[in-house]
Amino acid sequence: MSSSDEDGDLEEQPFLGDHYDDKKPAEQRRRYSWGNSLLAMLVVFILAMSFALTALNIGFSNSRVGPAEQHDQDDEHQASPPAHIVYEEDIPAAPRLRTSDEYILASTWDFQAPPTTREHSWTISDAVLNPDGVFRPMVLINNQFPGPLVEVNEGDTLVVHVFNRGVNATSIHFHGMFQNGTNHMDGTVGVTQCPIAPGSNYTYTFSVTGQAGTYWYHAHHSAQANDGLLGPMVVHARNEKTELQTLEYASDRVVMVQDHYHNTTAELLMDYLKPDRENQEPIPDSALINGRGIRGCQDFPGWECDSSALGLQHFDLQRGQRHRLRFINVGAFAEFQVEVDQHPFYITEVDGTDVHPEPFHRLTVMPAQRYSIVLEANSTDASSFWLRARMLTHCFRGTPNPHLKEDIHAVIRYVDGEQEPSDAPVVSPTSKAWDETAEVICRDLNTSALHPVVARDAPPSDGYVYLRASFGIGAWRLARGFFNESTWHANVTSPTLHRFLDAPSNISSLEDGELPFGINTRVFDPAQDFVLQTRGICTLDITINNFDDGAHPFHLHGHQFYVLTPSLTGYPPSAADLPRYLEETGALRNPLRRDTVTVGSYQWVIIRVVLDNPGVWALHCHNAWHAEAGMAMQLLVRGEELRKKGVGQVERDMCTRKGVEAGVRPSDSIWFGQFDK
Ligand SMILES: *[C@@H]1O[C@H](CO)[C@@H](O)[C@H](O)[C@H]1NC(C)=O
Ligand SMILES: *[C@@H]1O[C@H](CO)[C@@H](O)[C@H](O)[C@H]1NC(C)=O
Ligand SMILES: *[C@@H]1O[C@H](CO)[C@@H](O)[C@H](O)[C@H]1NC(C)=O
Ligand SMILES: *[C@@H]1O[C@H](CO)[C@@H](O)[C@H](O)[C@H]1NC(C)=O
Ligand SMILES: *[C@@H]1O[C@H](CO)[C@@H](O)[C@H](O)[C@H]1NC(C)=O
Ligand SMILES: *[C@@H]1O[C@H](CO)[C@@H](O)[C@H](O)[C@H]1NC(C)=O
Ligand SMILES: *[C@@H]1O[C@H](CO)[C@@H](O)[C@H](O)[C@H]1NC(C)=O
Ligand SMILES: *[C@@H]1O[C@H](CO)[C@@H](O)[C@H](O)[C@H]1NC(C)=O
Ligand SMILES: *[C@@H]1O[C@H](CO)[C@@H](O)[C@H](O)[C@H]1NC(C)=O
Ligand SMILES: [Cu+2]
Repeated sequence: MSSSDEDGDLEEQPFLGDHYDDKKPAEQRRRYSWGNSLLAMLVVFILAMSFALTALNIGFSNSRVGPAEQHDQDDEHQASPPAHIVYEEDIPAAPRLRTSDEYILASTWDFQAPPTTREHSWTISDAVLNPDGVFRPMVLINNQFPGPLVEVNEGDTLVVHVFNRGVNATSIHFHGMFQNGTNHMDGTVGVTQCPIAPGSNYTYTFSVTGQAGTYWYHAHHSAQANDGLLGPMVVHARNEKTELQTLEYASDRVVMVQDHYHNTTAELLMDYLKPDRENQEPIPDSALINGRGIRGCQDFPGWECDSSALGLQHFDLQRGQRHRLRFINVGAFAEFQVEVDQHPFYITEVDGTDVHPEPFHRLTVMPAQRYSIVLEANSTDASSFWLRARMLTHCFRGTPNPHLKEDIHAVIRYVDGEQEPSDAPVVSPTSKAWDETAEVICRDLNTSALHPVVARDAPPSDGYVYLRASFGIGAWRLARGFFNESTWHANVTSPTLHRFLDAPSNISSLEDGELPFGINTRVFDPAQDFVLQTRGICTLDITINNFDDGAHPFHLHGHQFYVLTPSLTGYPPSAADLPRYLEETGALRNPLRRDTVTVGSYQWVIIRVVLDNPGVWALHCHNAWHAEAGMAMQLLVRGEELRKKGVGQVERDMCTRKGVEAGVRPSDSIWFGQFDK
């Protein structure tokens, strides 16, 4: 093992040549590159082609340098297919908060560009930063927090080179991406890959097909994302503005909301997972919008703190126009309620599904969920208004945190015409909040009025699966999350995907006489790897029953599912009653499709999912603490296809690199023997 370590790392040098164009130091730039030894011959050929094309295309210019930059691309993509764009950003010498303007989508985006390979380079490093004033150790992409906006068209290929310069291993999961045919690019440590060891590189390459909308990416190794490894991703459909979004809007931006802790994830996990904690989740300190908050340093004696460079965030919107805001809850734990004073808005997208606009006053958004809203800057009362984002603290059960500040405000400012937006000082609005009482139940927004624009009735189901999600206290008084009798432990050096491929096919496959779905106990130990395997294209109804007093936002990788019921109390219908139940409730007619659904306290939901995407896919609670406590299982879809494809040597080699186990969740065994019983 160890003899090949250094070689293994050095083999993976995908980058040749000098990419830097120092003429535009402050911008993200794109250039052509070539020669990625990691990629298959075909891709190398495409890269070579695009290099050859640079001569013709020198003036190809920036695609994403900020909203102000305008250029005409029409004759450019007539000239030749722009196969390849390299985005580069300067890595600042000192860690810093990313400029919020980077989360405004450029109005010059070319929705009709031919399929393009978009290549990014991310250096992961450890740094100390103060998103809300209080300094804390973080893990950053290109020395900034949050991560850069990734923007692609449907049909594009995304290439992300990850250089891990941190002390711990890492991985990147692109949340909601189908990864159809590229399960090994799903970034889920213990499920689809071994983590990227400290000091090594890995390149994620996948094409984005069959989906569009608002997504995000985050580390999927332990709960490391909470230390700062996250950012937004937007996939544009060619007909986004003409058909999918039925309201016109003048501007488009991402607004990430999240809870924020001053302690590191490792500290909080150690405390949360120890005996007798009974699933008392750590309570956050602050809320952030686009990675920024502002706290008074006088409230944090003993902490290094500097809020002087932080100010109220503002979103400048052209008066009289409509504007799209893409909300993403990128937090670990807290549900957010979001509203804008005196502005009702329309919800137009849910987790990548465009929906017919419906008016709302307020959003509630659970971790990992996304909602696009369109609001109209049409008030005549004033020119600035509060945007209020508040964590639903009644969902918090742990030891109260005296530092908690549950809400954060930003300012929506109207601007006129061509007025240069960010010059004017930000003044506090005098607007009043909506007078409805706050949401007091931890649950999903009531989406019953939301219907997908691309209407699709749920196809017939091949079976019904009952899952029981719970917390239980086991040996050594450790509280752990369960699916049925299984509490998940990532095996970082032996992901499920590899273990499946390594098992003899006569024991790893579902046999012909069997149902096309079932728990695979022949290859996987259901005590920690609860793997529901399906054969062929299998459509399942899954009821997730929550036997816990907390709410759990469940996320399925690699698919969107039809939400057939909201979260309900009582008992779900039996398998025999289900068809009639669904018929009577009209649940099968164009139901909402999403990738993260919440099951409330002692409630249940039914989802229907077409399992047609070959891979091993995590189904887990997206509450970072719950997932680390084991509330995760896996779906193994079309294993026969997966087996044909196998997994590459590069991915295998990652499992034996030096440091691959750095940063794993503490093993339960460290607490064994601490108690008599
Ligand atoms: C990762 O890639 C960069 C850029 O090519 C290279 O300088 C570095 O040596 C690589 N590191 C390792 C450990 O492979
Ligand atoms: C959080 O950090 C503070 C200051 O370093 C420390 O006193 C406290 O014990 C930490 N909390 C946990 C849960 O580790
Ligand atoms: C502003 O537009 C919203 C719809 O976006 C509408 O409901 C509201 O009545 C309008 N308000 C005014 C003052 O025109
Ligand atoms: C959701 O709203 C609909 C009306 O739009 C209502 O009939 C239904 O009871 C609501 N569901 C919940 C769980 O409140
Ligand atoms: C999960 O456990 C329940 C009993 O609690 C059982 O009815 C169900 O079949 C189990 N699910 C699977 C997929 O094994
Ligand atoms: C991970 O899997 C490998 C191979 O199956 C096994 O040897 C190892 O003991 C496992 N590690 C843990 C921590 O379960
Ligand atoms: C699987 O096949 C191998 C030989 O290829 C055989 O030794 C083994 O008994 C088979 N296992 C099962 C469960 O059929
Ligand atoms: C994945 O690709 C297969 C084969 O092209 C297709 O049948 C399936 O619908 C796709 N699934 C998803 C989720 O994209
Ligand atoms: C690396 O992981 C270990 C173990 O989880 C943790 O104690 C440490 O704080 C992490 N270091 C960084 C820089 O994230
Ligand atoms: Cu949960």
